[in-house]
Amino acid sequence: METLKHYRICPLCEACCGLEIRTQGEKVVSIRGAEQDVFSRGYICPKGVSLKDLHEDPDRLRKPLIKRDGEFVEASWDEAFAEIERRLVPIRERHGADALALVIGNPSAHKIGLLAYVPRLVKALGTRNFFSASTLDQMPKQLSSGLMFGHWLSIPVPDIERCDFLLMLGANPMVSNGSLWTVPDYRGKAKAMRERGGRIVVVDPRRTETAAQADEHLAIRPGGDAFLLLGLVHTLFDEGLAKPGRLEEWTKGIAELREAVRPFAPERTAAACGIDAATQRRLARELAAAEHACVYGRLGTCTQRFGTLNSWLVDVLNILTGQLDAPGGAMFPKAAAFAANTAGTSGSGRGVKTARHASRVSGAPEVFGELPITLLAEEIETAGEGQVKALIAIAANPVLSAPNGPRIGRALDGLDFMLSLDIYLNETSRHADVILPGLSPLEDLHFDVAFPQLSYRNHARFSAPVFERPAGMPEEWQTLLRLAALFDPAATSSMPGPEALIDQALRNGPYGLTLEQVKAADGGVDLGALQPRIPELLRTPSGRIELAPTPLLAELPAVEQALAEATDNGLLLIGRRDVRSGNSWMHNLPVLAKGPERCTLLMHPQDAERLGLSNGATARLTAGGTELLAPVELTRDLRPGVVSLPHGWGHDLPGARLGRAAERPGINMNALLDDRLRDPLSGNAVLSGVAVAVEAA
Ligand SMILES: Nc1nc2c(c(=O)[nH]1)N[C@H]1C(S)=C(S)[C@@H](COP(=O)(O)OP(=O)(O)OC[C@H]3O[C@@H](n4cnc5c(=O)[nH]c(N)nc54)[C@H](O)[C@@H]3O)O[C@H]1N2
Ligand SMILES: Nc1nc2c(c(=O)[nH]1)N[C@H]1C(S)=C(S)[C@@H](COP(=O)(O)OP(=O)(O)OC[C@H]3O[C@@H](n4cnc5c(=O)[nH]c(N)nc54)[C@H](O)[C@@H]3O)O[C@H]1N2
Ligand code: SF4
Ligand SMILES: [Mo]
Repeated sequence: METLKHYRICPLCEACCGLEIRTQGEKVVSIRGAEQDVFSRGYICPKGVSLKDLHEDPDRLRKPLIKRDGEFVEASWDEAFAEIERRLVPIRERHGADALALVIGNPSAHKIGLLAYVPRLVKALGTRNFFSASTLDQMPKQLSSGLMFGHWLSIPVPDIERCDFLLMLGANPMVSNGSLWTVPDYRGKAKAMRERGGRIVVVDPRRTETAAQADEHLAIRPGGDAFLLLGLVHTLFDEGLAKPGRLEEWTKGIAELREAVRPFAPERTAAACGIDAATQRRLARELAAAEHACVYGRLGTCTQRFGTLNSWLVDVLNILTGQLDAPGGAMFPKAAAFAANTAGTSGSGRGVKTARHASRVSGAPEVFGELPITLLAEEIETAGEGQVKALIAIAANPVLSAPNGPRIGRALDGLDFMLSLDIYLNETSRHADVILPGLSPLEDLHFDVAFPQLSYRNHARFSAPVFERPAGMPEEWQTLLRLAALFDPAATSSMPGPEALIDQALRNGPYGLTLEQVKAADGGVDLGALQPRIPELLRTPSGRIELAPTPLLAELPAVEQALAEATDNGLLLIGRRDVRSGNSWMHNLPVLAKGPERCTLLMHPQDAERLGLSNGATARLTAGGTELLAPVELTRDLRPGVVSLPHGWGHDLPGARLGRAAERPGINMNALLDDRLRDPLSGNAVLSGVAVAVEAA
């Protein structure tokens, strides 16, 4: 049989690698990195290979399911929509728009068919109860960027190919393949950087794969980043090293900033962050002295009480050292399509606003149109005007992904109706009344909407479906528009399909490309290294970079208090990721599921000895009234006093249909996390540094 070669962009993580997929008839023969890809240049990780398993997974849903008398039965698309119309539409009519909540999960960011069309559904529904994985992840960075630069997605990324000093906090790109930084083959780029004499310093409670490959690892106390970052900013001012250079005329608030950080000398913050004052001062000096330097903070810095503050301080350091918007520093990508910071008037704008409404029960402010996902359960459980009675979950698995997931699961059972758009019957979708499946990634076209706005280099790439769509199976954008039309018949008008949408966005974009040109270029169009974009990129009302936004300065008394309260008593739980895993939903794929047990409790031998635990022993973890058992894996890579579990496990819940994953289910670390803990500014959940009790079981 003839072997065909296809080019396909991987939708499984933010690296967005180009793949070469060989097929014979309906079969995938091989998957490897596409050498001709102008952006990823042949790089691939094991998850890319797993697209074959995903395509072939017998558990992947191919037909809508309707729950009848507690059992899911296959149904036609028309039957499923009839059920939705019969049960969901009246709930909104009876109880109002806010009674219907939306939860959007991570894969939505990787599918143009979801990302570009969900806003239509949101508009048709008119609900204020909008939740997403963003408040488990990057909302702090979006908010700090919005406050400083005027748009939620104006996020600078390391210009790694020209950088010679990289200070990285709370990120493990060797495993995660990068986040809010689209950088396929981080390993290769970091190696090249060090070969040309560059230095990489990693701040992380664990000596991660990324730290092990770096020049220096600083084992910070979980949750201590605000103290460290304030110590560094303080030092820059204190030692006369704050020199924004070219940016000086584009910044506002440097005097207020200087005043605000005055109390946070490294000598005061050292104990609370676990990094001594001399090291902090040396780090600040190295940063200031480097010709091309960049500070990058990611997940570990966001999922903390001071997530927004950390995100702000990272960019404050980049600005004060003159490295923001400079080659080799922290630069702003310029996407070929869909970027708000390439549209409208350049140089100034309306900036961002929060708290245009608040959550009903706890009064948490809306941020970027969203409410904290940790408040979903209480909005369902609490009776009264505006109570959530129905839910649409789109590519989301909060039962495993959000703190106190088991409570969310119970709350979902109390809904009058739940709809899941999901490719699996899993821990969350099992609570639904109707499940509508999406396509296999190999049946879908691909163009990244979000990640070119975060890429280490500018590019435009498109990939066509590898296989034809099964007969009768809609694309997800069609499903979304059909849903939206149930609530607002005008919702679908003037909304083109993805190809027309991409073409339009490219033509209106800063390079004036067309989809035809992008399709014609084998491996995509390279648009070059990142270029300086200030002041053109700014969308703040002042037309300046806001160095000292009021809501951030208002957080500093809380930092003072936390500084006084930081203690080293007890164990703190942090998370971790594994190369052969992707959040909660890839454990059913044989190529990823094989190998050693991954859901283990990492622990320092010193802590284990004190507790009478040895390698392979079973530990009982207790937090917030929940008890879980996990096998212990000893490692000196952890800071003593810190234990680590991966998230996304716990595949032993009844009613899910994940045969392979259930064989080795692991435990749900989010069952141990407290859903009351969040960064009040961004609404982001605290996922790290949570107190946990451990004993031998
Ligand atoms: N403790 C702890 N918790 C965490 C994290 C952590 O570090 N520690 N990380 C957090 C982060 S960064 C994130 S982003 C969240 C993720 O949180 P979620 O987005 O809720 O979780 P995922 O595991 O990504 O689940 C995605 C869901 O989408 C479905 N899906 C996959 N592909 C498709 C598709 O093409 N179409 C449709 N319709 N559905 C699809 C999957 O079956 C699954 O149900 O988890 C967060 N949770
Ligand atoms: N293989 C794989 N790749 C993935 C995913 C996956 O699940 N598996 N998920 C994808 C998603 S949705 C995302 S958002 C990205 C995330 O990608 P990254 O941002 O790289 O996140 P992590 O790999 O979780 O690394 C976060 C690091 O923060 C550290 N940390 C924990 N607490 C603290 C703290 O208080 N301070 C500091 N400084 N560090 C701390 C942890 O030890 C960990 O090493 O990964 C993506 N890529
Ligand atoms: S690094 Fe990410 S995008 Fe690249 S192959 Fe792996 S999962 Fe896919
Ligand atoms: Mo994420």
